[in-house]
Amino acid sequence: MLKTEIIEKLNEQIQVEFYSANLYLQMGSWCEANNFTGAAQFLLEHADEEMGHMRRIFTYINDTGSQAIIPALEQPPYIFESLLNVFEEIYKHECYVTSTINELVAATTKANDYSTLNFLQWYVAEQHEEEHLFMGIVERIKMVDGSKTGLLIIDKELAASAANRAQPTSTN
Ligand code: OFO
Repeated sequence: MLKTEIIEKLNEQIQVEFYSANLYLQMGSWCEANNFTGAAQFLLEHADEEMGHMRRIFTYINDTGSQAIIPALEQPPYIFESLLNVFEEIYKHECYVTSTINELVAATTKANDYSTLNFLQWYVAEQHEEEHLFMGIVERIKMVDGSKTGLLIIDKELAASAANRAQPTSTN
């Protein structure tokens, strides 16, 4: 059985992962509306991954005999200045998610909850991967400096990356 403060923190993380899924869905919608179909595909696929992150915690809480709580969610922003702005916001958001995972890890250490600490290692590694992924996309978009041809190439790359990540062999 988990300690109350750990259940509360895990439920807060459910809210963070759910919001991430909605944010990326919304950003995917903006990309679609602005003809970045590859970026849209990439973000919709990423929204599904975030739902997977949420479900892992949901299952973990319930497996320990506690109850996962589905939260009310804030509406994500839906107006963006550019594709660069979308990915800068994602990078910022992922850094925030990393900070919430780190807080959770610190809480489990303080509570001597080694099972949850072990469970969270997957998220620690995932956040490292995601920050690296989105920082790389931001850097590539900056490199093309607003060139339409450059943005189209990046959009194509994002479509290919989405197709790759959606492979059944993917661990995400
Ligand atoms: Fe993209 O973050 Fe979940 O964990």
